[in-house]
Amino acid sequence: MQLSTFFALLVASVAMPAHATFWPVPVAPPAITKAVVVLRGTGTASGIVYFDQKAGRGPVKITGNLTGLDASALRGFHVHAAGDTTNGCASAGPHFNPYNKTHGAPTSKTRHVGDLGNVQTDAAGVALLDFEDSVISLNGPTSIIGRAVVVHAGTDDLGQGTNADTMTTGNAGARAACGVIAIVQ
Ligand SMILES: *[C@@H]1O[C@H](CO)[C@@H](O)[C@H](O)[C@H]1NC(C)=O
Ligand SMILES: *[C@@H]1O[C@H](CO)[C@@H](O)[C@H](O)[C@H]1NC(C)=O
Ligand SMILES: [Cu+2]
Ligand SMILES: [Zn+2]
Repeated sequence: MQLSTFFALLVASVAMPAHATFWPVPVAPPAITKAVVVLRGTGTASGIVYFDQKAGRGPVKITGNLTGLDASALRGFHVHAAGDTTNGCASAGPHFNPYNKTHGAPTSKTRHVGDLGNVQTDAAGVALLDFEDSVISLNGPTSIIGRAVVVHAGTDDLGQGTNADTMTTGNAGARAACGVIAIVQ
């Protein structure tokens, strides 16, 4: 083909695109600064927990209210890897662990990203949450968005137990309630 023909076709293809609409070039999405999870289970346990991360970086503030738990108890509270509740809380998978570490306390150097320790309930079985964690994030490789929060029927031994499960689950027992961590606008 002659060069002039080639350029004529090139101009025509730009002037008359096959698709009427051009999508704009994607830009980086804004940082996520707030998330929420609604927890439900097969028993009485339920709750709502918020995650706030200023400017999408740094510590995440965790606030919320869990009810219907055992009275005056410590109950395991974790981010699990899968935001999948098709088979109840069982399908939420293991603790969120992108760096393949062993289970630990929130304050331990060695912990799963999802290890948020225990929540304390009062005499009515209510746990009011208000604490910070600097390992989880709402953005980047440690983002918890789309994963699950699980509150357990037992106490997390924080990796200090004597059996094998202490390194994976902290022996926190059954999954009392769970929910999927979702973006709040
Ligand atoms: C926690 O939730 C329970 C049940 O919804 C409610 O009765 C209670 O007032 C809540 N407490 C706070 C401090 O939000
Ligand atoms: C994760 O760590 C364990 C040892 O704690 C090791 O056996 C396993 O191969 C590691 N998995 C990956 C994917 O690195
Ligand atoms: Cu858990
Ligand atoms: Zn863990």
